[in-house]
This record gives sequence, C-alpha cells and structure tokens, in this order.
Amino acid sequence: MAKLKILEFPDPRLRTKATPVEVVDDNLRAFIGDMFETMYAAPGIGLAATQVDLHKRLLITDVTADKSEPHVLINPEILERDGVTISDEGCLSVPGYYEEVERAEHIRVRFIDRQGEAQEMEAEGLLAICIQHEMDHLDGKLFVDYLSEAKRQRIRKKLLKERRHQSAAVVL
Ligand code: GNR
Ligand code: NI
Repeated sequence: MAKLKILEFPDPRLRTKATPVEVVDDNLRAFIGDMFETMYAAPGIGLAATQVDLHKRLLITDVTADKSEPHVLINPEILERDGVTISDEGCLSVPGYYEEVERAEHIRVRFIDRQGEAQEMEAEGLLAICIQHEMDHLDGKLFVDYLSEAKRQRIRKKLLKERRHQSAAVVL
C-alpha cells in the first residue's frame, strides 16, 4: 500500500472529466487500497480518483469515525434524488475552507463494486452529501464552484499564497 498525493485547487487536473472504468481487476483493487490509505490518513470521509490524478469514474467513502463502513463506487449513477439539505462542506483538494453547499437529502445510486458486481444503494445524511461531492469531482467540479466568483477567487489566492510560503520554507 502507498499513500497518494492529493491534487489541490486550482490545479487544472482537478477539472478533468473522468471516463468510465472498463475492467475491475487486481490492479484497480490495489489502487483502491491506496486510495483508502490516503483518505484515512488525511483524514477524510471520501476521495474521488480525480483527486489522486486517476481520471476514471471511481470514488470511495467512509463517513464513520471507526473506519467501519468503507464504500467503493465504480461508474456511479444517481437514479433518484429527493429533498434538499444544506451543510458545511470541506474538501481535501481545498484544504482549510468550509462553506455551505446545497445537496439532495436522499439519493439512490447504481454502481459497480470492487468485485465488479452491479449494485444499488440508498443514502441519506452525510453519506448522501459525500457521494454527491465525490461524483462532482468525477465531472471536474469542486464545491467552491457553488460559491460566488468573488469567494472562489479569494480562496484560490489564499491557497496559492500559502503554497508559495510552503515551498519557500522547504528551500530555507
Ligand atoms: O473529508 C471530507 N469531508 C467532507 C465534509 C463535508 C462534505 C464533503 C466532504 S468530502 C471531504 C473529502 C473530499 O474532499 N472528498 O472529495
Ligand atoms: Ni473533495
């Protein structure tokens, strides 16, 4: 297993539209293992392949505190959405920023699991929010895209400035 590097906004690779997974093999399962290691270490409750620079339609989540409910969703599709919920969202690709985003409260999703089997599941609460957030990543979309242009630019500038200071610190 290996921890992967998470791309950060405004990296243009985060804007890539991911293509469907064609085969679920041991190679992909090993990569999924690396994604879990990366997500749990961060720590985060979800991770899309896009964030670790693999532009395939694959996401993972585990919204529990004790790592007890890992989910792997390959080629996910939302079949139904119901209700509206607003919550504070954060993103490992936009570190340190939390803003209110509106999502469907309840969703029904079809996907392929890590065995390559077709599955359907229903989700609500934080799991539903997380799946929608991850599916946005697969389309090159970030939660900051729901904010005003001014807010998004402010976050972009602050992150770039922080990173400039970080790389300078490594040289010193
Ligand atoms: O760890 C994460 N927490 C989170 C909190 C509220 C709404 C969405 C998320 S997902 C995020 C991890 C991440 O960036 N996944 O893409
Ligand atoms: Ni994210």
